[in-house]
Amino acid sequence: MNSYSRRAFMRTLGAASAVAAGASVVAPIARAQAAQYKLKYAHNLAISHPLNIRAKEAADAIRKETNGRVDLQIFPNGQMGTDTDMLSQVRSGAIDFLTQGGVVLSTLVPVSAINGIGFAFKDYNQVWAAMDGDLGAHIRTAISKVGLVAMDKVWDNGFRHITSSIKPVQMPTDLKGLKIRVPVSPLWTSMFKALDASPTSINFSEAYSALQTKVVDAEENPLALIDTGRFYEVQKYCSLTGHIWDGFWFLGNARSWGNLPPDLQAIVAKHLNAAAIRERADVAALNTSLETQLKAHGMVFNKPDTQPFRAALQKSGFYDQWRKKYGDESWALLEKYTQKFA
Ligand code: X2X
Repeated sequence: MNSYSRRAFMRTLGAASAVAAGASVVAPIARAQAAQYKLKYAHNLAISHPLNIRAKEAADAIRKETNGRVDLQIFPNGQMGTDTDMLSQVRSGAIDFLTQGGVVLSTLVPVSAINGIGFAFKDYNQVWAAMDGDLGAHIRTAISKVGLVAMDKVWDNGFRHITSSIKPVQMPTDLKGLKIRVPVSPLWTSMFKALDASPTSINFSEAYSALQTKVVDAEENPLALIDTGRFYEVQKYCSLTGHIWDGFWFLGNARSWGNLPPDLQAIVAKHLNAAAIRERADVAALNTSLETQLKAHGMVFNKPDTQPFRAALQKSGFYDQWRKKYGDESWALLEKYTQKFA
């Protein structure tokens, strides 16, 4: 199946299951008990990704605890549109919830990409201390100013690695001129330009076909996405650069959220935040198991020393440029959890 028909097929599948989920709410005998609050939640990931699996569990728990009053309907796999479309939809209220990384959200809330500064976090201990701590709170406040509400717990996307169909990336010089797909995000584009690559912004739903048709030769994503997005079908090499960590904010439209009575808000938030914590553990487990699985699909792995990449970014003025853009207050909150950049 070519990528267009594959995606169309997957979308139809997703749409069919969403219809089925909607239909099951209006059960034959209990028609009168149709949900009082139907909330549409969209995301861009495959149905097999832990984020979708844990969100489904949360939706079930929410239905149960609210006696069916709140029905969180999930629209996975980018079936509601591209990342940038969905961001507009959650702002307008066409959808009620969206999970999106700081990466694309930063087109609207610039500071939300600050965790994506190259080689900022050493490990997950630093990541969750920052995102569950003052840095996360700072970003949530910025998000609240654009008509969105962010749940407390960020879901994991992961540390990002570079895949390519032409050669492994071992040194910064291997990036020179590399045609690499990046999400629609000024920070990502800036970073890969600083490393002399040739980045193109492409929404996630178009990334697979862009690689397949060789519009680009490379992309970068966490292992769980390389697997569930089936990038191993169109990429040969995986270089474990871990150059960026990014997660998914669970974003709500502020008006829809405000329409929910406080007791229902509390139930929804409780289950979504608990699901985020479980999803973090799932992704952590995948990080250790997926290398073997992706090798079995034919991918070839290498693990570069990241120091030369960081030095190249430093030398290009990348860190100075973004420190100025974000401002001292935000930068100090980042450096509270990471090593210093200067
Ligand atoms: O678009 C991507 O690469 C993804 C799925 O990782 C994000 O949402 C940033």
